[in-house]
Amino acid sequence: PFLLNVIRHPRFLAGDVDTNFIHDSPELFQFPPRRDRGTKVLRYIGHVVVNGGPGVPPGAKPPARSQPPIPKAEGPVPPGVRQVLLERGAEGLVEWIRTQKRLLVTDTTMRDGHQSLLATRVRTRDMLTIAPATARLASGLFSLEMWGGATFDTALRFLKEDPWERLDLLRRAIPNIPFQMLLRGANAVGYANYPDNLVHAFVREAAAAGIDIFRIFDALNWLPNMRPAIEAVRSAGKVAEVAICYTGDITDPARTKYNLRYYVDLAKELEKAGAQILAIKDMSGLLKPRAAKMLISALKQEVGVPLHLHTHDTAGTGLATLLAAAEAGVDIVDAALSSLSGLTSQPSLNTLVAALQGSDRDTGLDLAALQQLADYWQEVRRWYAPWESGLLATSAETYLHEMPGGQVSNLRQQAVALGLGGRWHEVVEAYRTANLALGDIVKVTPSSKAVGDLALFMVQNGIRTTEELVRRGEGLAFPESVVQMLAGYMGQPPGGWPEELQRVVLKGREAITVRPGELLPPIDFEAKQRELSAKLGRPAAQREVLSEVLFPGLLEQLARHQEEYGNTAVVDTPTFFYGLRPGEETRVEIEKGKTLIIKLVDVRDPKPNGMREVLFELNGSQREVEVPDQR
Ligand code: 3PY
Ligand code: ZN
Repeated sequence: PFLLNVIRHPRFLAGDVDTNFIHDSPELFQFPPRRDRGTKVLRYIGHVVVNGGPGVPPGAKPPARSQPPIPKAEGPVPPGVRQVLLERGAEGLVEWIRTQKRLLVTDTTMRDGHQSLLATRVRTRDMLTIAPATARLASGLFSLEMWGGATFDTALRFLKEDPWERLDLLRRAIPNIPFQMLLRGANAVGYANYPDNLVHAFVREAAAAGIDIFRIFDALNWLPNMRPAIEAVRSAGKVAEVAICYTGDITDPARTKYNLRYYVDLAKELEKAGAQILAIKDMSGLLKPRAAKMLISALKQEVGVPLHLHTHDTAGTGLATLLAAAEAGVDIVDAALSSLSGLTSQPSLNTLVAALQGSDRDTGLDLAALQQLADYWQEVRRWYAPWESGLLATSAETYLHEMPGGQVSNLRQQAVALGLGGRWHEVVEAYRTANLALGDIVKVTPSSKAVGDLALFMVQNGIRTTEELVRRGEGLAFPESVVQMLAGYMGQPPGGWPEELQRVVLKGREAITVRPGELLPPIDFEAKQRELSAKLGRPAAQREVLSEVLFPGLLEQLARHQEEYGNTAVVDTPTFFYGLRPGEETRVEIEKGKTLIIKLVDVRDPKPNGMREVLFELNGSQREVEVPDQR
């Protein structure tokens, strides 16, 4: 269509074309609407009916096609904390936080909540449906964590949608609550260290697209890895919330590596490095209530910036920890709407609000309004049943293995895939031993992945102790993630890497001790832009280039998916994942006011060429599509 536009353009026909022609003629990029959108939707549903939905485990049972209750959202959006930020800037917001007596609350439902409970599978559509109500019923929230972490990767890879578009759409629907993202420092939203210019470009784009608060962490608590991100956020005029990742147990005098002094010293360094808010990121739910009291009290004494506590309920102490922290003077805490809270997720926001009502840390949030939001998510959660972890209860085993919330079910699945499903407790033991063999490190994406890989490797090779690991490791090839980590490409842990293990793993390869970002050549964005534009057959936007650099190939896959099936974000979630059963019907609004009523009639047996006919009724007329049977 682009070339057609060019050769039909009056300037082109008049021969009046110079090098600015394309640049000065935005109309060249306006393409006629494709008339076959209905067919594309049918082809998508047909494909899911025949071959299964994206990333859906085979045999997953389709949930009931329920209608989640959508709370009324009428009238103007009330002003919220975002207005404070827009009017007074990042520093003004920080000042404002200091004047608040109430406990401020971040709702993590749209990021860590579903990342921890549902393998990050919640689709933009289901967030967007509740967004207008969220803006009105929860306007008193400090922020919404709704981006970053694994959401970026998962959106592209499994949900066939553009994470940037999620940000745009939610931003428009929720103008009053600050948006918060989780940024993995030099790893951005990926799993490896990236060049500094990528971190800067990513932050700039995310800031422009509507992220207000960036929670920056490093998987080894290594400040050098966080500096470029802190600088990028500060220079974009957004809020740099920098995290200390909490591991170990400060209430246990025997655990000396990560003691109270360690955290206080790190906090002071982060403050000096430009942190405007200090996050305590307890990704594994190890911060016991008494430890929270000790840590928050000490940090209140020793640092000047507001404190924001993030925990997980994996061990079951989540709410007690938040209440202890509130009493000790924490400024902001994370919680998730009740129906997506608990277990490996955050503690319940609703219960937190109720528990503090009438106290001097009363959140001021409306419990009945929050219940309506939770009711919506409760129904939506059923659609994502195949990604439930199966974990039925909290477990004090968390203190033994120290795995981050999201990793527990993930590693379990990895173990099952390797035929170690029945040996889970050995894997847990090995995880603990692997961590100690590595010198006792912070375990969070991506260091947690390396520890998990090493644990599985140990179980597979029958290795039970550090001594055995070093002795037998000489003759074994270690997992790539472990090699990379011990070669220094994730950064440096406090105290450095254990030298003996490092030698055995690296087998002669040199380890680096400098910041990996210093060694990585900068991304040539112009060249990447040209390459991607050529692949897409249209000019690629900067955000698309960023997606491509972070996750090579996924953006192209998305473009191909959209070419084949149109924008499948408009398809409701049960149909998107599970298709339809014969006789079942759904409505797909392909644009405002234009709705297709689609009913599955029948699926024919495969033909000799491997194609299957899928019969539909589309707005009452018979239609059929041919789908290759890929099973
Ligand atoms: C992530 O990096 O995605 C996390 O949630 C770490 O806790
Ligand atoms: Zn978390």
